[in-house]
Amino acid sequence: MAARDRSRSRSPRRLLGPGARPVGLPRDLAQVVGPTGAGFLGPPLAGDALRSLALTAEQVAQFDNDGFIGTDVPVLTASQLEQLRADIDALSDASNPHPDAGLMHELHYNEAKGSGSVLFHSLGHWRCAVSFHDLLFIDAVTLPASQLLQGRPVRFWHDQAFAKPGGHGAVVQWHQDFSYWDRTGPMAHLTVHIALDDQTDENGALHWVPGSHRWKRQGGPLPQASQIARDKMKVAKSTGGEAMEAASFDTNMNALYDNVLNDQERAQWTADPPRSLYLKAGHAAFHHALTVHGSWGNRSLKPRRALVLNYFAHGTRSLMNGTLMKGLPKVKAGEILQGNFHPVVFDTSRLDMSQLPVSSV
Ligand SMILES: O=C(O)CCC(=O)C(=O)O
Repeated sequence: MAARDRSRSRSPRRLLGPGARPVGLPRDLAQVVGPTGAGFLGPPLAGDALRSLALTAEQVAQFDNDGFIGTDVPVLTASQLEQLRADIDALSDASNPHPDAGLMHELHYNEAKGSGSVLFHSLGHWRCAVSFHDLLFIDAVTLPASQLLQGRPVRFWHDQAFAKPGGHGAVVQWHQDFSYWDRTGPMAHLTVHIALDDQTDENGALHWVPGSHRWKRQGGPLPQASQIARDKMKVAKSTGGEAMEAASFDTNMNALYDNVLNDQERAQWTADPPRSLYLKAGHAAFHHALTVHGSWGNRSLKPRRALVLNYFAHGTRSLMNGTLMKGLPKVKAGEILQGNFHPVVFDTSRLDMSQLPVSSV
């Protein structure tokens, strides 16, 4: 396929620094439904320009077969990449907490405590910086997302930021995203992983297990490996067994393989082992909500940073009463997830989706 620029704007103007808001924008950017218009994105595309961002039939077939695909061209311009890197560096600086950190759903300066390594991980930063907010709406991401969600309108679920510092960046253990999301349904969820640094074996490139999007338990996701490990630890403690640090489980790369997979799944893993796309900075990968993925530690001398967008098809509901994440309004079981916290990021009336290839998994 011919290389083409998948992003809306080549040179957005420089935005304000972390914590500052362009005049006229609210402190909580979740109140802004749609792009802020503050310069991170160019004007929305239409017609052939928009259609040129669509995945090809080959790419969709590869997604259906493997459970993941990467973009062949960047989804970010050089200046968007630069802005996002500056904003994630500010966000992950524990010595200078972000002034709006209270708006986030989760903020872990080190999710790998006790392991001797560091993993920065946050959710909800889209509420705090124009770049993180407007990233949700990048056409080069959201049109393919709609194709991979059977051509349906796409809503935002939540965001994530990961930063592994050079030299001591921690692993992200093998997992299926939907193991953490089964309080919502029916499953029509998708993850977009956007690399902010070139990913290599040395710095902990993201890997996926081909075909693992077919691995289910009772029609749902695999259990969370870390939860199983925590339960095992409780039993070990209560029976006087060896006590272990909780974090040692969360940084145990192989917990899913060792504690959750069955013989058939392990045989498939061995026959077709985890693969990386070795994403270049500014490129994105899309994976199915059940595709097992994970990454080893960062042994390089430079940081390895990534932003993740989690979406679902319009019509996805809450399966519980209460708050799905800290800082979200209460919902009732059965209620469709919508409103300003789950904005439409791709409206299918923008294009004739019946002319585009769409996923069937
Ligand atoms: O950055 C990583 O290694 C983890 C990313 C991840 O879990 C995801 O993209 O869903």
